[in-house]
Amino acid sequence: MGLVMTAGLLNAAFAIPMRYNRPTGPWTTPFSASSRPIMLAGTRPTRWAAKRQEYYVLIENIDSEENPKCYLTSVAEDFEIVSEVNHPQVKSLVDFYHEQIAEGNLIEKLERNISKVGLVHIADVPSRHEPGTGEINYPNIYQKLADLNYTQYVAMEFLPIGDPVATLRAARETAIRAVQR
Ligand SMILES: [Mn+2]
Repeated sequence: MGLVMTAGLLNAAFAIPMRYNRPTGPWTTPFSASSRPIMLAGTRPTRWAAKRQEYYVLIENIDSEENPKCYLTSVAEDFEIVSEVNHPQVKSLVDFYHEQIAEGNLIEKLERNISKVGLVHIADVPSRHEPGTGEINYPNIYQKLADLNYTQYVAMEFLPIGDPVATLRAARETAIRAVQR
């Protein structure tokens, strides 16, 4: 069964099918030139399904250190693709953890592209643990999302150091406090 149909049956809010690997071999340089048309073509059936079933198809950035084979390692390019697809239910999934490793400059990219963001993934760098354990200033990011009137979900996608439930609860409360200050 296809991902889109499965998501529909589960009444899911999102489907995230866009993890294309780079083609391999000496003929693939620069890889962006050959991979992007494949990714654009791949959105066609999912665009149709998203329209019918009213959920978002999301394109997520990964970083090349964690997954050297992954094609899309830049949020800037993620936004370009979403602009090119130009469908209200095809959006970017901005993974701050991967982008901090790949290219950084997280807040400015949000300011310029907030309308294209369908979901955000939260974890700190290094080691993908909960916010506050590393170098990303998540209170400032939460505040920026609120200032930009972001109304989609904020998804905690980290590896908790301590008790998972207590850590998740604390991360949620930190986010709420940040947008209330
Ligand atoms: Mn992610």
